[in-house]
Amino acid sequence: MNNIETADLHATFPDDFVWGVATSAYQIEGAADQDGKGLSIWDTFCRQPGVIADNSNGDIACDHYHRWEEDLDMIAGLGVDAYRFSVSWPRVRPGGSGDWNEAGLAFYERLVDGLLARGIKPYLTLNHWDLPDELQAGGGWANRATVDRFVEYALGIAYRLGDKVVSIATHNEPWVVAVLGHESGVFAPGIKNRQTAIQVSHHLLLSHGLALQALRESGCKASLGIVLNLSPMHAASDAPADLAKTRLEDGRLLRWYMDPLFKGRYPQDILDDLGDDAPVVHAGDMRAIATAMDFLGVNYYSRSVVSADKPWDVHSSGRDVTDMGWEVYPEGLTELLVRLHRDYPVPPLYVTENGGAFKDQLSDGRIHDTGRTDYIQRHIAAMADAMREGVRMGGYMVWSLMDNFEWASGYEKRFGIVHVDYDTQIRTLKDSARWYRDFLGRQKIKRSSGQ
Ligand code: IFM
Repeated sequence: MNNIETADLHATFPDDFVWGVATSAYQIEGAADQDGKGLSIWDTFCRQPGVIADNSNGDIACDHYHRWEEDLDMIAGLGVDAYRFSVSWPRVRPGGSGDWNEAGLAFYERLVDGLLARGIKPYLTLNHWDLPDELQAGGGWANRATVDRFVEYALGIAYRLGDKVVSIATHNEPWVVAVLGHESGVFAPGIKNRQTAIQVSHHLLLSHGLALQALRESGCKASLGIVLNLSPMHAASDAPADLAKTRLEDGRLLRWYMDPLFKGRYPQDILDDLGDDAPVVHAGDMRAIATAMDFLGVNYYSRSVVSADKPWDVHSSGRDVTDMGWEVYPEGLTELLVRLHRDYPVPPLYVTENGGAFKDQLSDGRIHDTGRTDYIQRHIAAMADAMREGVRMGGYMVWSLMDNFEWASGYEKRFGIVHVDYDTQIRTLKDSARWYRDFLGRQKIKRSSGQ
């Protein structure tokens, strides 16, 4: 038994705790222009020279669109309870409005039926960043009309899959769409304007709330929520300037999303800081955003150390870092989950993404990714610590099932617990996948023994 894997750890997780693996459409599917799929903003963005580290794109990625059955068998072989995936909006409704694409809908229906046939719970995300390019031409998320298009999209997916999937998350990491996509512009659609970014964040939140209301009114039985990327912000020192900057960054990342979702208002200190860049909010918007959720997804990778004199990012110094340069800081997950539980009236929390990019080496058909295995083990233990402090957790999903297109980093960064050879598309379980499979096996024995 591994040193972190004590009977106490296994006993912490209730029998209905959901263990899973996660991916997203653009990062794995490929088939970028097949069977009637429309262009997404990522298809277009990747065509710009210099924006992706290795000048790659998601045209082929893991070719999951064609290899989905093999991939589902692989997922089933891991013994997980759930698979978190996203739907590509332009695959099912190419222009974002107008005609639906039956071939795209049928693909996701096959995928979901294939999961159910293998006893795996489908956890669906509607927006993992690949907005139809045609909607971007009309202003994208900066245009309030996109909110209405998103609600239609949510209803269309629920009409087709809502009685089969266990869970629907509206958005994955709205902060990333707003800030990286519209303020720093390092992600699609590559806009660099703070005011636009703030308006985008408001429209994302509004579309989440209105979609939830519409889905509930339609009778959709799936569990409904949103997925946020969150991390604790720690001041680099006790200097008042560092502390003030830390509070500001925490407000931008965490309170800007958690306050409207759970308190129905934006944090006043951040509105004050934004000044004229504050979003245009219509009557009724905040009430819609605060529509009750069935779950909150939390994507956790690292903490941030904040200094007044440096631009904020997720890097810090002193401890081990992953291949992304992100500090390995499992105790930050405990701190974050406990804080969410303490400060907000949250529904059950799910760690919907957690994992690490590490440099892998394939030798004799094996990948001994001890760094990644250690990372996952320590974060599961950190989540268990939060549960012992009273946090209601519903599940944990490893990011990611397999190596894939890591956005602006292209294929240079590998997050998978399964290795993908992009020349042959051969998948190979890394040691982390083997450990996770064995860990879940022991968890199942515990379940069936009734301990
Ligand atoms: O690969 C991404 C994922 O799409 C969203 N969350 C963070 C992951 C690692 O950067």
